[in-house]
Amino acid sequence: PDLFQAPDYYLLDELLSDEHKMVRDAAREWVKREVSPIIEDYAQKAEFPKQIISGLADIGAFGPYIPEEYGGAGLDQISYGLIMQEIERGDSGVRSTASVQSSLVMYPIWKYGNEEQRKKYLPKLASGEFMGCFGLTEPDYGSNPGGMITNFKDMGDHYLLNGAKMWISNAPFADIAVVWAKNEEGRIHGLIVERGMEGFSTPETHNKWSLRASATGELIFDNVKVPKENLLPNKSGLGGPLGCLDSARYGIAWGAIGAAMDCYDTALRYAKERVQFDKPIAATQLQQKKLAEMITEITKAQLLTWRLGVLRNEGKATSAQISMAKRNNVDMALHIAREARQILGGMGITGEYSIMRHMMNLESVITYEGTHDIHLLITGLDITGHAAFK
Ligand code: TGC
Ligand code: FAD
Repeated sequence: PDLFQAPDYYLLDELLSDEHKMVRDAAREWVKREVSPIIEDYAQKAEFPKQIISGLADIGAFGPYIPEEYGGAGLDQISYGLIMQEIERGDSGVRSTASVQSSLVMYPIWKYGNEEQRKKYLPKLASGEFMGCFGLTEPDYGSNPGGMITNFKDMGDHYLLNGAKMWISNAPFADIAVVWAKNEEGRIHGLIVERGMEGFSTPETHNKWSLRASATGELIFDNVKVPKENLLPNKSGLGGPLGCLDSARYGIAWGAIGAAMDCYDTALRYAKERVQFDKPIAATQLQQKKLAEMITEITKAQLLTWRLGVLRNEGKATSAQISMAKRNNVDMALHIAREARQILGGMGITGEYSIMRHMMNLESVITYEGTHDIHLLITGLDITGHAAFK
């Protein structure tokens, strides 16, 4: 009874294995116990709650699908999605930290790194001993990362890295950064930059009204000497970072369902209890319309995302399919958050309830990992063959 309610209108649980349900329930229980009671306070203070890092590692949130030999949880894509869903019921900022660590730091080291790099970094990232961040976006290149200016030169025994990244989740406290930069021929490569390297700094970005419990910052490289063994050798080109984004965007599609579920649960409970004009507001047609549309949209998103997970398990999911799910689900969650907030009337704007926090968080989620517009244009390209964003 203490757990979140689990809207499951189409009996989706019947499509899940015992392992999926076990992994999800463990994550759900942990979020309810360790995240929900403290998260509002940390969001108000604009601080990331570092004490939850080891708990995130324990529920398998750092590298859910990375093989166990590298410290990962060795789970499938549905379990990965369910973990993200449960974390984002608590807070999108906490899910961001897990997404970045798993799909934007561990994934490229696993897929594009060599064996020494995997052994050196992955187990420590999986346990949370090392935290990582991912530097792709620059001040002048957000939706169009291929135009990046950050670059490195081959100095014989090391690389010399210069440039700046902006809007980087986890940057202020990260031990390592996976940084995308161009070589002298203009080809994009991934480099592992470690805190403490001379000329590398990570100033924090303040004054956010969104993702306040997630730390965001810049990455500044001023003639940073990066050892040659820190270059990820097995991939170059924009496809490197975009491949990581596929994995993170898939997790966000699940995560957004979690935020939507929490808003729906809260609004439904409130509507049944809140009496105006001598009857619960849940007995009015206008509030029923909102609630009925919410559960319909959550159910559609669950089915879309479950199917995407099956396709990913089979290695068949395309990037465009992932874009469709990320775009649909985040928009769905944001819309539900706005409607749910209205159901709570004035109470909806306070920190007594999670809805306003979810709503503000989702304004970042609908922008990062490819904006709502860019994902629509990816679908447009996929179905017409014309890249309208160029
Ligand atoms: P384009 O010419 O289409 O492609 C360049 C190369 O990349 C390959 N490719 C992909 N590979 C893997 N996965 C994908 N999803 C891929 N999409 C494209 C493509 O085949 C090509 O390969 P090659 O070998 O021929 O070079 O590239 P474009 O410059 O036209 O851009 C396409 C576009 C607009 C879709 C892309 O730039 C894009 O997705 N832009 C959005 C940028 C974005 O999402 N940034 C996210 C930054 S990270 C972040 O927000 C983290 S938030 C973390 C959190 O807190 O959770
Ligand atoms: P722009 O690209 O300047 O877009 C501005 C507007 O123009 C948008 O509405 C966009 O949809 C629209 N637009 C752009 N191009 C077109 C076009 N061709 N056609 C039509 N409309 C267009 N990045 C990282 O690398 N790592 C991180 O960890 C990270 N974390 C983030 C955390 C937060 C809290 C936020 C807010 C962002 C984060 N980002 C991160 C950056 C994020 O990915 C970018 O903000 C995003 O890709 C958009 O880039 P931009 O902000 O420069 O907007």
